[in-house]
Amino acid sequence: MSIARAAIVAAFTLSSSFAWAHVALAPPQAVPGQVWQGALRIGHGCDKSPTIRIEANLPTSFGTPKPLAKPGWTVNVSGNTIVWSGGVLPDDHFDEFVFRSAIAKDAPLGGIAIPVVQICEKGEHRWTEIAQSGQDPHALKSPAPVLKLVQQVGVSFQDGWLRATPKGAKVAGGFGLILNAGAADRLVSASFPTIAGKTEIHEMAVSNGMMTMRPLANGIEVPASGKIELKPGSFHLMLMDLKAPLIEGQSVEGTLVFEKAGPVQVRFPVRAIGAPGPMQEHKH
Ligand SMILES: [Cu+2]
Repeated sequence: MSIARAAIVAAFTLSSSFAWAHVALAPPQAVPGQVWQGALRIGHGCDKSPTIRIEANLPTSFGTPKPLAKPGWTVNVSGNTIVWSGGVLPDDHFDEFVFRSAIAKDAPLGGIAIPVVQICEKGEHRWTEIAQSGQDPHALKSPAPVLKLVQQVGVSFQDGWLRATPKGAKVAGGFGLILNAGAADRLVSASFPTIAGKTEIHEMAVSNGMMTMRPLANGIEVPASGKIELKPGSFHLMLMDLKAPLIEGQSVEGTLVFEKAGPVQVRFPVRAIGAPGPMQEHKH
């Protein structure tokens, strides 16, 4: 009996460490017709050898990807393939490779695999196995990371980003687009616990001819079937009591809480200190 129990414990430990070790996408969900922005998380090298190249092959239901510049790595996009090279990721560290891509409106709901090839100084991992219907993806030896396409029912958040901060700064701005496919809702709070002691919801507005910033105690109303843009000079998230400077190329996990939709997990890349909003980028 003790032998059987030991076997169960061993099997459980093995499978849970495997789940952590595999290549994964964060966040693991996307909505057809919207932009997915997130990270490819690489958990380990190849049998102790450091990772030096990552290739992600996005399916055709993804639009041309736009990767976040990553210090120490060269990033190339060719068609729907992204290649990160020139860097070194030691086996005992994990790292995240951030990109965004628009998902086709007619992409079928369900899991969609993104094959990844990881090249190390010695050896490689081909994360390209795709579970057949009825097959348990956990049974695969080298599963491709899977993005789950789900239907949007309420609010979602897109194009989020944080502004990089100079050394010693205690606050940082957070921006992005709130989309609402359902009834009216309200953004009531936000938190980025890994980097900020607290996060407030702010508005910049002209009052008596002066640009002022004020916290919005009741949050921001998001109209039914509408959208709200958080951008410099307007609504924004104010991350306060920063634990460390925000450095371009990082990405930070957080939670936005809506009155009706509840918590929405987000992942914001950090952009250059003087970065304009994503909307301004499109003006030429
Ligand atoms: Cu503010």
